[in-house]
Amino acid sequence: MGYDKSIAAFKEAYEVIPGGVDSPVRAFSGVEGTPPFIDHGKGGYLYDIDGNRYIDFVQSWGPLIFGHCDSDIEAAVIEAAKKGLSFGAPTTVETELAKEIVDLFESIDKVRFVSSGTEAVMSAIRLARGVTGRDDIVKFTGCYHGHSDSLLVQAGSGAATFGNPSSPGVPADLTKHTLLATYNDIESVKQCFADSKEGVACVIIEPIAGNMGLVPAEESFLQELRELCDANGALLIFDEVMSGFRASLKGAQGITAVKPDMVTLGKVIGAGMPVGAFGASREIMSHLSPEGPVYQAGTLSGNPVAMAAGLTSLRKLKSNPSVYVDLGNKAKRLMEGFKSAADAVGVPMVTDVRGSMFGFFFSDKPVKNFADAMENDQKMFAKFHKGMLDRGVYLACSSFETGFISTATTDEMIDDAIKAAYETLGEVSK
Ligand code: HOZ
Repeated sequence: MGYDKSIAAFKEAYEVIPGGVDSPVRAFSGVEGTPPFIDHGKGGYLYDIDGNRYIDFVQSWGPLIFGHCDSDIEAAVIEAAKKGLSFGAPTTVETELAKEIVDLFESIDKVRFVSSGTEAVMSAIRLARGVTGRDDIVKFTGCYHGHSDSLLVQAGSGAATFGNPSSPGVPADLTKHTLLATYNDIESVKQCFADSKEGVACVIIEPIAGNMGLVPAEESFLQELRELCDANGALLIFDEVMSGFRASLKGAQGITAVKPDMVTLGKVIGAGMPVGAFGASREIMSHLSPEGPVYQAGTLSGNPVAMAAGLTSLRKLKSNPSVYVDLGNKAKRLMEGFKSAADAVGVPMVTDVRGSMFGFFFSDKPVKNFADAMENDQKMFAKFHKGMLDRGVYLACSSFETGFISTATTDEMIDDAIKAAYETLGEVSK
């Protein structure tokens, strides 16, 4: 495969955009080679400016559950755009999407839309602090909740990829209120509660972590977390920006019996347009301005074009929930194929699947937390990623991310990707 045009485009971008990218992970720093610059997508495929075609297992990092250029979503977006791109005033489509979300999640009576997952989580944390009158929050190392100040502490995703899980520019006065616990380790959470001088406002968790690779929380751990929050008057926030509508129609909440107090959403509810949301009980949400004193706002919040895309995507999913069986089967078959390819050449690999989300680590032991994830063979991952790309398979460019199947991912694409994994691992394990 030739990448000449992408290499030139990356160089040109580098002159005017920091690192040549608008979001760090995209720079391919954790793997070999330079990022292909994308020309267009169609169904389960991506096409770059050199004319290369890739099976897309990133799907814009999750939002495109129906693949690229789904005709229904495209039509809804065009229809909405013809009426105007933004009004900064209420529209009925916001209420329609809100109703669909409220109808799905037991823990949500009211929901507010914002423009990104980062904004959703940042706002949810403020609300939790406002409701409880406490400043401290508990987060888990390796979980990534966007890049707002309070949460950019020992974070996963790009922060882990670049080896800077915390960031300069974030005041220590603020991060002293972020207490760190270990994923799947309830004793570490108890310690945070014990250490908190001012009281814990909330515990925030990705119930299916997708930003340290795919690392699901154990059911017993989530249950104990719920009990601990109740016993201490802290709110439990499930960050389902990634797992929402991906792990199941109800995200992690369709899998676990544990109910959070607040939920953050994003990605799929925008179907590729910029949308985030946070929701909770009527009582909690009543603290939010203009009903209550906790302030939060946005000119483009509830943008009508983005709402139309999300509403169409969500209604398609709700009217055909069996898609999750097919998505899950494809994800499982892909991971079994990768694992067999690794076994065939004696390369250690562990895999996991939750609905349409999949993950693999070059590791010989189960990965239950960030420390385990950090032990995976990242050099092997980098070589594997490059070999797969050269064979037309587009995987997330860091071992601290998750892969996604879309309804446009065909059985033939899964077969092709498995074949590529056999060839690549045969080559890189020598
Ligand atoms: N933080 C995103 C993945 N977990 C990456 C976003 C992007 O680079 O587009």
